[in-house]
Order: sequence, then C-alpha cells, then structure tokens
Amino acid sequence: MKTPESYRKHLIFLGRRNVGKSSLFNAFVGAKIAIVSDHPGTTTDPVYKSMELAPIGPVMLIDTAGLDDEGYLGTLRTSKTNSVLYKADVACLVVDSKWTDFEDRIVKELKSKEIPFVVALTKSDLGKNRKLIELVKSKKFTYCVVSKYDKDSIDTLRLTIASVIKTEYEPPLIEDLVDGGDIVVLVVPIDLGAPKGRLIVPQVEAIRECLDAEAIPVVTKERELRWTLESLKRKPKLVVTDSQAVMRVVADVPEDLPMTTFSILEARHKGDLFELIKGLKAIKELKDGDDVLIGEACTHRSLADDIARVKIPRWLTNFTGKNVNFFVHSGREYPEDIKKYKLIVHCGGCVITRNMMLKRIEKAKELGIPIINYGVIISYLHGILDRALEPFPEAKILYEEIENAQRV
Ligand SMILES: Nc1nc2c(ncn2[C@@H]2O[C@H](COP(=O)(O)OP(=O)(O)OP(=O)(O)O)[C@@H](O)[C@H]2O)c(=O)[nH]1
Ligand code: SF4
Ligand SMILES: [Mg+2]
Repeated sequence: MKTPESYRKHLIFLGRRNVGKSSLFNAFVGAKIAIVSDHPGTTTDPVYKSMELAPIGPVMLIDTAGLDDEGYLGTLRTSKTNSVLYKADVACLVVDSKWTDFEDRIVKELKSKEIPFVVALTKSDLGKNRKLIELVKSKKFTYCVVSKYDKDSIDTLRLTIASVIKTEYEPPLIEDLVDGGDIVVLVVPIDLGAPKGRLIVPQVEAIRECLDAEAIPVVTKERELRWTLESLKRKPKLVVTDSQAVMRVVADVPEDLPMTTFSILEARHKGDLFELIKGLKAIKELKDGDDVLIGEACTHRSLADDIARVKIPRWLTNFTGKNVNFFVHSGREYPEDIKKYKLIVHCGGCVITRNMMLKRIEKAKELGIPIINYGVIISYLHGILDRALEPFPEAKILYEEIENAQRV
C-alpha cells in the first residue's frame, strides 16, 4: 500500500450510465467502495482505490461517471471523466445490453490516446448479451463476458486486462549513470519548501537506485557541499542537485566533476528529455502579451517565493525582457484547453506516472506548443544547462544545435 501513486498502473472503468461500472470496480477491490444503484448517474466524481492486483502489481483503480450524462451537471461529470482519461494506462469499457454511438466515441477516444482497453460485457447473469458478443467479436476488440455475481468471470477480466497493458521501457532515474563502487553526491536543500520529516520522491528514488547499482550515495545539503566534497578521499562520479540550489552548487563543484539536477534526471525518467529541450526554442521567440502555462502535477502549499508563481515568472521575464502573462495550473487533472499558450513549463511530475507525463508532452506536441520542464528551464535561464546536461551527451548536442541555430 505504500507504493507511490506514480508507480501504479492506472486502470479506469468507463462506460455509459448504469451499465455496471461501479459494480465491477467494487468486485475488483473486493469491497463496497463505490456506490451502486439502479439510478443512472449515481457516480458523479471519479473514485480512486489503490491496491495490489495480481498479476499486474500495484494499481490505481478509477471508477468514473457515465459518459452519456446530460444537462449542465452531466457535462461537468463527463468532463471530469474525460480529464481522468489522461491518467489511464489501461481501460475497461463496460457495456451491458447494447452498443451505441457512445461506445464508438469512447473507443475512438481511447484509440486516439493509445490507451489499451478491454470491453467487459457485463450482467451476463441476465443472459441478454449474446448479440453483443457477436458484435464485439466482429469489431475485433479484446472482450470478456462478466457478471458481478460470478467471481471466476471477474478473475478472467483481471487477467485479460493484465494481458493488454503495455510494458514499455522506462528509463531509470540514475541507475544506468553509475557503476558499483561509484560515489554519487546528492544535494538536498532542507528549506521551507521541503516536506516535514521526509525527502521527496526523486531524492528517495535516486538513493534507492544508487544502492541498487551498488554505488555509494552521499546525501548533503548545499551549504555543506564544499566540505562534503573535500572530505571524500575518492572523486565522486556525479553530483546531483535540487534545481533551485543549482547556482550555489555549480560554484562549489569543480569543473571536472560532472553534475546535473534531479529535474533533469526526472525529465528523462518521467518524460522525454529531448522534447523538453526542444521547447527551449520558444523562449527567445516570446513576445509581449504571450500566454505561458506553468503546469504542476500536484497541489502543494505555495510559499512566498514559490517556484511556479514567483521564481520562474521572474527569471523568465528578466531573461526575455518581455511582458508575458503567466498562468499556473496545479493538480493531477490536466487542462483540456491549452491551445492559447505559446509555451508550457512543466514540473518534474514526480507524483504522476511516466505515462501521464508523456501524455502531457504528447498533447503539447500535437498542438505545436513547445514544452520544457523546470529542471531544463532553470538551468538554461541561469546559463548552466550545458553543464547540467553533461551526463547526457546526445541531449547536450541537441541543446547546442538549438543555441547555434538561434545565434545565426
Ligand atoms: N444482474 C446484474 N446487475 C448488475 C450487474 N452489475 C451491475 N448491476 C446492476 O446495475 C445497476 C447499475 O450498477 P452500477 O454499478 O451502479 O452502474 P454504474 O455504471 O456505476 O452506474 P452510474 O454510476 O450511474 O453511471 C445496479 O442496479 C446494479 O446492481 C451484474 O453483473 N448483474
Ligand atoms: S510540483 Fe511536480 S515535481 Fe514538484 S512535488 Fe509536485 S509533482 Fe513533484
Ligand atoms: Mg457508478
């Protein structure tokens, strides 16, 4: 249960109202978490439940409101369901007695978002889905015939869903950059923004991956960094710092010692480092009055000198000299309408899955909106991105090409 949400596969139950989504959700969980009733429109907001689901592993199950809901409230519910789609690694499209335009529309949406899905033909105990089975077969969809009263059918559905989940290569955070015996210095500021009594996800992950690689992680605050480096008998392989302390750290790390930031490691681990570097092209093209979206994947308490609301706008304004409008969006649901933005600056997305982050990047790419992450932009605006990209030579070449092209 302690697996962070960002490591869980997200399984979403979708379908029209009253088809039996919440019943299947509860059957998977093995408890009455979501309200079930014969009244259409019972589920209004997405319902989440994290659990271990063999053979998939840690999952986040998401029950949703019916997608055929009408009226103002209905539109609100369906738009919430739509925004949850960005989280899905896999979907279970629940259908009871008939296949309608709504199912076609949902399938189209799932395909366009490349979300694998299984059609659950439910309420089989009522014996009414024979024709539906033929139809779904003819459409060549992966399907399962189920009933909430038949435990075996629920087990088959679970295995079928597991079989369609994509298992893609996920670049590690740091493990492939270090070897056994290497010393890695991790710089972790403990300032007002640090959570009480613990470290944040990328810091914990980096420590764990170093240990997995049999490397030696040395954790220090930025103020003690110089002294830490002087105390080490062997030269470290790499220094990794929190982006916000990067200027101070650069000053204390000798030129011949490679360094980078947690956010740049996250850009590769959670997203697409190349795409997030390409977005830099937009910075010098910003004009007065342009809109810039600052996206954060969680709603944390904002501080007086908040990175999204104060620091990035200040640094970007100083760098460009332009009067740009900044909009901050925080939270796991991503805004549907991002067309107006000339640039998106996104956080490292440590609390969301790689798949969710890639979807955010993909959406920006589709609309032709450049996107950068905090780590890339902070190092860039402080003139040290070439240094921070040292562990990633190909990314560094791409960055140099962008810089050279803009110089011409
Ligand atoms: N016979 C039978 N009835 C079922 C089955 N699954 C669900 N139902 C019934 O269908 C009705 C709707 O079930 P829900 O699980 O609330 O459906 P839902 O899709 O979540 O509905 P909304 O939240 O309103 O969109 C309830 O009366 C359930 O008892 C099933 O496998 N067999
Ligand atoms: S703002 Fe982004 S990077 Fe920062 S803690 Fe939240 S999800 Fe993680
Ligand atoms: Mg429901």
